[in-house]
Amino acid sequence: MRSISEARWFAVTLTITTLSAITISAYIFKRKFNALKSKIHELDSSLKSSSDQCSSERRGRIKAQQLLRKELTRPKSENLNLSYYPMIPIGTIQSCFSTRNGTPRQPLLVPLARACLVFNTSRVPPASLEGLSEYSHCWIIYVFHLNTNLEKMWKHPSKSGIKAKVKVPRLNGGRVGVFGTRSPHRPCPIGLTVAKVEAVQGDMVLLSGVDLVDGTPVLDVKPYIPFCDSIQDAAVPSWLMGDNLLSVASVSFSEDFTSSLENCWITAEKNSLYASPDEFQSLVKQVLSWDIRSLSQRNRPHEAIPMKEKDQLSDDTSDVDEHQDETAIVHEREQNTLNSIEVVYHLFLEGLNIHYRISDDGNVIVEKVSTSAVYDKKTNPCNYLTWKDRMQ
Ligand SMILES: *[C@@H]1O[C@H](CO)[C@@H](O)[C@H](O)[C@H]1NC(C)=O
Ligand SMILES: CC(=O)N[C@H]1CO[C@H](CO)[C@@H](O)[C@@H]1O
Repeated sequence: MRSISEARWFAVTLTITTLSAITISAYIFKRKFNALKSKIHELDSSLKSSSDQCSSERRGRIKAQQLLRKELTRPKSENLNLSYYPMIPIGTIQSCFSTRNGTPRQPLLVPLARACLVFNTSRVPPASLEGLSEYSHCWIIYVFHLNTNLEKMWKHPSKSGIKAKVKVPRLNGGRVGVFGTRSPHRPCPIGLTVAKVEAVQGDMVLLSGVDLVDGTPVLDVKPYIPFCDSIQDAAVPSWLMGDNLLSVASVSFSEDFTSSLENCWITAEKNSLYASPDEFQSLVKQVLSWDIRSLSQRNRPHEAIPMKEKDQLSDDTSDVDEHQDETAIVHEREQNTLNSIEVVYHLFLEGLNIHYRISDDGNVIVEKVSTSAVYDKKTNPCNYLTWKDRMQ
């Protein structure tokens, strides 16, 4: 009996042990399974998120490609969205030429024609001028600021009345397309000239040989580089060959001239770019050795327009000079004792009013100088004393 009960007990124990083992393994298995499951879940969501990222990247890529395609197929003008380029001058010219009339038609014709280019230091730091003095000449890009249609040009470009053709003095009134000339009356009233660099000091550059009127706003200055800026066998139209058409036969001074200049010099000296009355007189001679009269003045010298009317003339005249224009007519009619009419012309240099006559055969007689209230000027930022030790 006993052995039976022992055997049963053994069997029970065995069963319990087996069950426990099963339970334990089941437990271990479940834990492993859970860990695996969470790992799978983790991998799963990581996979999902990276595939989400991929597709959003893809969407982004497609969008960018679409934008690029759109940009490339769009018309250029719309692309840039710039229909005008507002440029502010970097400086202003203080020149010996007080009015357009008398301002040479081309650069370097009047070697003594001096000007001081005063830079606007709030836009251009003086260090920008470093190196410029190592060149003998520079290009100057400027605005034809005295064109009376300027405002109209900006505000109503279609009504500004720019003419396709202009009369050129050397063709005696013949017309040439505006881009075949250097007329100031052009769709964009920008001028280009070259000048001799005499000296650079601080925010100022002393120039000579200029054909710029006092107050000219300057947009840019670039060095003149002979090996690429000078073209040996460049062609020009025949009407531009030989300048003698516009030079005069002689320039002489009356006795009154010297004494009247001495008188004026007392006040003129402090603002002058010239060392002495003699040097100023040399300037007058150089300027008047070219016929600075306008086309109609030369052709009809006796139909003089009184001086007081000059401001009423407008730029709209079609008789536009190559480099200046009819508004510059400054002369008057004088009845002399022989009862013949002679014309006295006026040239304004550094605010001084120079009276001269010109005979039919091209001899200029400079009569006198007077101060002019019209051009009585502010104090100039530079005068001869500024440059004295820099000029020989
Ligand atoms: C200098 O430039 C500033 C703008 O940068 C302008 O306000 C100022 O009027 C200019 N000065 C002269 C003398 O042109
Ligand atoms: C985005 C932008 O600069 N738009 C300008 C494009 O140019 C016109 C004038 O031509 C302006 O009015 C817009 O503001």
